[in-house]
Amino acid sequence: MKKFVVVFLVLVFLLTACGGNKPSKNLRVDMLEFTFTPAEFVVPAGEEITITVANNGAVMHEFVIMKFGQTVGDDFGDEDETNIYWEIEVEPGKTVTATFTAPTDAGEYQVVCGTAGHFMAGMAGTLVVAAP
Ligand SMILES: [Cu+2]
Repeated sequence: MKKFVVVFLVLVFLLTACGGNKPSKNLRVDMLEFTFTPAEFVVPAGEEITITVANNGAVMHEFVIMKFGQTVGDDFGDEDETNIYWEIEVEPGKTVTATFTAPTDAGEYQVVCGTAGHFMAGMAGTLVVAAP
């Protein structure tokens, strides 16, 4: 009986550990001053992704995915606009659902808030594109 309980707990642990890294075509993110929750997203390469973005904060927030290999410097600025892969801005108190096509290059993409000063305040995350 004791052995069974241990095996069961190990299984639960493994399932939980894997759960966070499974690619999903449906994402949800909550934005606040100055966080994304969750801050890491895993999507399958090249697929259409539906994302629900809720702004629970008091100011405008943006969910900006940078192009592969591109990162913003000290803060998001005009020079970063051309390096945007996809973005959506959401007014305070609003929730928006949108779709975008996941990049085809597998790897990690920087996610930032494009509102001035927010990246500096720590509003950043990671989009992981999983190979098909
Ligand atoms: Cu923000």
